[in-house]
Amino acid sequence: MEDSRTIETATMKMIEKAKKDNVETAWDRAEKMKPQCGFGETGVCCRICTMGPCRIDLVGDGPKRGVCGADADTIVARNLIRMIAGGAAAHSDHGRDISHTLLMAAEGSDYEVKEPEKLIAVAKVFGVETEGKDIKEIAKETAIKALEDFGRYEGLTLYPYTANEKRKKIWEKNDVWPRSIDREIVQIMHQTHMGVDADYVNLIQQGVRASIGDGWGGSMIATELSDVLFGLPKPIETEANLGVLEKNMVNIVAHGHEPTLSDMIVQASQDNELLERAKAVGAEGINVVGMCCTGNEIVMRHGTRMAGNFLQQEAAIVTGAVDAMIVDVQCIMPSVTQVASCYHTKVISTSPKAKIPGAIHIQFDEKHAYEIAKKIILEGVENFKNRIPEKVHIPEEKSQAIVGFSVESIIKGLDKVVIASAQPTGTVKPLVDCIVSGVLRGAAGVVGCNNHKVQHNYGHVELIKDLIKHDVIVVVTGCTAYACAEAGLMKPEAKELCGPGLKTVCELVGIPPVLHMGSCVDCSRILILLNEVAKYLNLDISDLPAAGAAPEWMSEKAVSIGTYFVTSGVYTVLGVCPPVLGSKNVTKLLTEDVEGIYGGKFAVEPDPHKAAQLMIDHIEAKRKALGI
Ligand code: NFS
Ligand code: SF4
Repeated sequence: MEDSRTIETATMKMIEKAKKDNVETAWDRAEKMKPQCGFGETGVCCRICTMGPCRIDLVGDGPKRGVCGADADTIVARNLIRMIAGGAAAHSDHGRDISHTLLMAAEGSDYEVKEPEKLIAVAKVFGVETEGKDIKEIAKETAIKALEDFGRYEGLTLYPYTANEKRKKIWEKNDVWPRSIDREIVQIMHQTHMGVDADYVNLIQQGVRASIGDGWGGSMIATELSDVLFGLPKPIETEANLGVLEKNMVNIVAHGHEPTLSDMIVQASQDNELLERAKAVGAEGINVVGMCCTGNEIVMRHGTRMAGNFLQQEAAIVTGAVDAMIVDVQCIMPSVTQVASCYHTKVISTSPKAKIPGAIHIQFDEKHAYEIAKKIILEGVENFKNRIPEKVHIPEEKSQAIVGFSVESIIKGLDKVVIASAQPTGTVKPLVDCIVSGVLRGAAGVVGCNNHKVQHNYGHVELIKDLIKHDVIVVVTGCTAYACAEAGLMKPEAKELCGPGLKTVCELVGIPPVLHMGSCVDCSRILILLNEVAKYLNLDISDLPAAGAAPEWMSEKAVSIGTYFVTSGVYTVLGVCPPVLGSKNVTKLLTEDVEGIYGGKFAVEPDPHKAAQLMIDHIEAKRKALGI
């Protein structure tokens, strides 16, 4: 079977079924959207005030400035950092919600502190005194400190202080240390308002500040406190792809991002009352499966099976076997209710921030989390009997995967090698030894979305196969993780696709060559890992033989992620070009000049094999510079 839209056969089958069922998918709409606007694509369309819209003519002798006089550099830079603002806002609002959930856990709610040890470590970052205090007190003070980091009115954001000394000096020298997570986002909106900043360098600098507030602030707080509340991910077996939907069970798809909801859904799905009700309607049980990043959150901690990534959300409903799709925020196509209207699926929205016409809205409230989770699941259970048998077709594809690689569990896993050699445990030393000796050539983080502009999952899978073949160990988050799990790159047998060094490491440690580190906010785990290795070697992140990629990215969140990786010192290759080509200056700044400032830079390469080669070349060049 071959299809230019996806490499993934279960999805192909569902695209075909959608056509037969008269259901429109993202690929159909993308087709109708062609040709896409060249002004928008190159970033030179400005709609910031109503003297416009203005656009810059890049090739002919049309306008070179907007009505206000803004040129292509200004317009491109403003548009780009507004994307960063959107992405950083999404991640950080998520982080704020988690911080608030911790506060509620301290004050008494259905949530509790599952990892006191980690809480104490986080408390220390915030300067919270922990000695002699009970865990609820520490939780409360830590939550308040975390919430302060979002909106402090003086001083600097605290969480980036966890970075290594060299990196912190670079941020200080270039004056990009975020003052508070929210403030930098607000300042982007101000600075890009009509008639404020016209200097593209100054604009990009503000984008950098906000992105660091995301990666080393909002996202990192989200990750750390999620571990505190929901548990530290540990290696666990699971299955991935649409084949995890069950014919004889109530299928509940948890789609969206924040674990506050999905973790409670997983817990509540085992409630006796609900299980009995499920039996009463003729189902064998309740099958909760994950989609997009909230799926990553629950699979990392509970092994909850992974139904699919961003471009599989419509396909999941097309199976006709989803009794409820529960959504909260981010990456939920508004089309899901349209697709659902052709089947029996109920789409249930839960966040006051995200209502979708055609969905049932049951507002989630952290105070009554368990009860509401039960109520939401019950909608799915009751809907089981409304399935339309002739419309049900669940593709059989599903792959085995091992997931759950937090930094803590990676270090613990590597200790297996250490114990044999009687060296101190609990450090990144074994990883460093493998890299220094050349057994591993380096490490790569591959992250991000799906985008119809790239054949679904092709970008992720092809790029990663090349990397592991070259003995580069790969860590993934977000929708990349689904692509890898579905392609079998997260099972131990994937070692056969590796070079001899990585293969040996996989055998010795008992890990797959591609490590699932979580959701997109968990890109902060990648920062933490890089930072630990840099600290151990007394180097900066930019000195390490490491590289990043986002082969199929589409969201504003990905722009923020890319920017904080680059300004943390990581060479980052994008498979889809951001809307910057309308300004030669901005393009040069991001792909060349920025390296001299932050040690990392962007590259754009749509061909995943060439992208892998760029990353490998970079890794080898860094090795050479280190003399290893
Ligand atoms: Ni990340 Fe996760 Fe997927 Fe992209 Fe969306 S789910 S937060 S933005 S599409 S990787
Ligand atoms: Fe046009 Fe300037 Fe207004 Fe943008 S801000 S729409 S370039 S007049």
